[in-house]
Amino acid sequence: MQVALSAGTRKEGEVIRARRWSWTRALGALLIVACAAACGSSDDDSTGGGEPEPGPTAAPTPGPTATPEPTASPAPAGPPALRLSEVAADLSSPLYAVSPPGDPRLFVVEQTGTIRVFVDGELRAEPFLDVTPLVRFGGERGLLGLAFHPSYATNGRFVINYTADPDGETVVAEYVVSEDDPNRAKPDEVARFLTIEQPFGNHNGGMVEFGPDGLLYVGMGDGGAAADPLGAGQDPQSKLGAMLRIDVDTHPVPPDGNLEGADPDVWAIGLRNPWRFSFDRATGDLYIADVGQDLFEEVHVQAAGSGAGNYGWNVMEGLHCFDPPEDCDTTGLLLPAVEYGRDLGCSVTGGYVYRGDAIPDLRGWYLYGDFCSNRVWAMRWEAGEVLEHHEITAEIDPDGVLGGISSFGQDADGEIYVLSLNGAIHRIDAD
Ligand SMILES: [Ca+2]
Repeated sequence: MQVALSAGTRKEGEVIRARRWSWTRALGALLIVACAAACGSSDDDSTGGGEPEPGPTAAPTPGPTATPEPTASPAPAGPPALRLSEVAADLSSPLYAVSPPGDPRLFVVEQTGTIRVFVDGELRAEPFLDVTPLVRFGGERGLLGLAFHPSYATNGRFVINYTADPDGETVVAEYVVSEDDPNRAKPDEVARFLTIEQPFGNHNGGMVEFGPDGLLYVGMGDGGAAADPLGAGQDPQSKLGAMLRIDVDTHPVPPDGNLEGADPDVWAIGLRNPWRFSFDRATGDLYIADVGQDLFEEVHVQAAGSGAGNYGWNVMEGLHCFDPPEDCDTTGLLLPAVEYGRDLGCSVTGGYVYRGDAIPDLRGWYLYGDFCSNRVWAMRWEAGEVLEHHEITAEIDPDGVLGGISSFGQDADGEIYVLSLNGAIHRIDAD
């Protein structure tokens, strides 16, 4: 069922890595991480990644530079067979779907500035919220994120993230549901947490989500252009290129545990454009998919309660030095769990660890994809290790219905959806 993890043209240095994935596909990402630890940060895969060749009369003997055998891991089984079921087809640039805790409805963010709501499986014509007049839409700008308060059922509070018209600054603001209609929000914001100037039109981040600690996490891109010209990723005083964490009840007073010596809202630095991130509902582990520059897309996994720090950009892009391009100082940098090259896509879209009931064998698998290639992967991560990692595109989307994977979504039951910027939403079901 496994499809090849290589396609198209590859840059030198990626060839061997891709080949390694093909013969140890289930543990490929783990091996990349192992190499990162052993080989430092440079792209040094050429020393250890050839095809294993059995000797003529004896069992295969690893050469002096061979990758260690992963003998301790159980045989990989792969995720269960999956398929896509169309939920909607004609939304306006949908890029997020979420439900309040325990709520049977599904809310969908349209980039143009509206939040739509499915009630009993039917998409209501009237939006839950329409902030179109406030939003600058286009490219990476627009209404980008939505997070329901953990106590939404009783307080009706939710947070949105949008790029404002006309200047394109990032706004993170709180709204509240109306008293007389649960499918309509009050039109005006009730609190403004953040207004952050954006020097360029791209890399606005956009994701907002409440963590298991009840605090609001806000993913901020590095401000845009290319290669981080502002140095925002490594600047702890900048809210750009960072994961912010705020207490919506005390802001601007920060919660305990944000990054020491940094801007009070900054929890972690070193991000380029963390377009989508999510917390594992069962473990609290944080999965951050950070969009890469020219060569590597990456997913960081931050174990619950482990604090945070520096995710590397722009010293590193994925597991590789970026600035400087060689012999960069990787001291203290957090390395991604997995990365992939331009042969497999160009813009990673983070997803979710499945914790629903409908597909028991999928529990514990993190699903994510790529906006450009519409490829989808399934990964199991535990205690700092990638246990399995499979591309599942051919199995889950044999007809190629995905049209620009803009986001994944998760409902209150833990079922997972894939959103395509072309207007479609598909639920992931057992095949
Ligand atoms: Ca990184």
